[in-house]
Amino acid sequence: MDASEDSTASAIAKYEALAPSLPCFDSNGGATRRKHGGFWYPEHLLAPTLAARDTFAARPTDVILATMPKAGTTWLKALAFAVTRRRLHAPDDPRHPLLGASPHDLVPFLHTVYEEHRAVPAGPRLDAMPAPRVLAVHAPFSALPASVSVPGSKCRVVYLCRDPKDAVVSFWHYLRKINPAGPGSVGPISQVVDQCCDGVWPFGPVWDHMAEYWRASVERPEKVMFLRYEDLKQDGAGTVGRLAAFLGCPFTDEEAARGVPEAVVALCSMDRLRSVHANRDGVHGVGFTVFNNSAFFRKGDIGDWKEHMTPEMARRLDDVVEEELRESGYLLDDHQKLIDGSSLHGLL
Ligand code: PAP
Repeated sequence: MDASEDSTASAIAKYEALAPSLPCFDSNGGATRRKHGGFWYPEHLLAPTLAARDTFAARPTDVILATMPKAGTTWLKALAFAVTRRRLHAPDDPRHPLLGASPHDLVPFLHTVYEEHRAVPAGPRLDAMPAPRVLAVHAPFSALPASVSVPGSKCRVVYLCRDPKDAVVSFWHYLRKINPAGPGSVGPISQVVDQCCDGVWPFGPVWDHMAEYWRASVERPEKVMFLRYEDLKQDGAGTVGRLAAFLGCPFTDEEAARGVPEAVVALCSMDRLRSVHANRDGVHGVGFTVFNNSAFFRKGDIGDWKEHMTPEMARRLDDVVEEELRESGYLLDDHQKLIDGSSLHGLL
């Protein structure tokens, strides 16, 4: 074991030892959560996330994709992979890696790389990734590796957020699919709504997670990009164009004329990815549970919450989130503020 592997192992061991002493929330049907630094971590991801924070050495070319669970992580991973690798793999190539492997395998979570450290040492695994390395996190901005979040860092961070009501519905369905004890062992959706409103959402509170990344995107717009799932749904090619420009690999006029942004969107569409063997029948996960990759692909609709929540649940969640976000100056339905971040400066 070399020195960096040793420091990774001791950081993981340190936070594993700390976890039992932290505030605990036992969710019904999901992993136990532990509170650290104001955020609630699934217990099995606390040590890997914080060990990565302490020891991950970013490269200037790294791209970090950040999301709350169920905000569109799988989609963003596919899009960022397709955009950054398009010179090597044209999006209309029938042998494109996204047609042979899960986006979660092509763009690993940093916490998963650390979680698997004992079996596959994180350092050499990360060193072997070609530039630009694209990695994902659920960590809040304040728990990103210092090498990523310090003001001088050259890495780029892309944050994708989603209406929490749709994320809640998505999470509830996901729990019902992955729980080894079966869907019946997961409580009613009202319990997940309560958890979100109470701030004990995995990697939540959602409002603090969004607000931290929003603030960072306003302060350093050239390094932190704030995207919405809803924007991707409404204008896929336009949003992918902005993503490519942000990542330093804008589509050329010639690519735009050939429809490359649209080809990226088509490659990463729900229907296309869902039909890929690895996404339909492949398995995913370590630790908490192992489950089928198909659990990451459901409907992908905006407003699906209307099918599952009562108007009272929806109003309560909206009110809590809006009230908390108001303080940070970021309102979910105020699109202009997202586009014109500078107008928020006075509020932050
Ligand atoms: P994760 O954070 O646990 O990795 P994540 O990928 O964010 O999961 O959540 C899955 C959601 O993204 C699902 O939403 P739904 O339950 O409301 O349907 C899933 O359907 C949606 N999703 C996955 N792939 C795509 C895609 N290619 N396009 C649009 N939405 C997608």
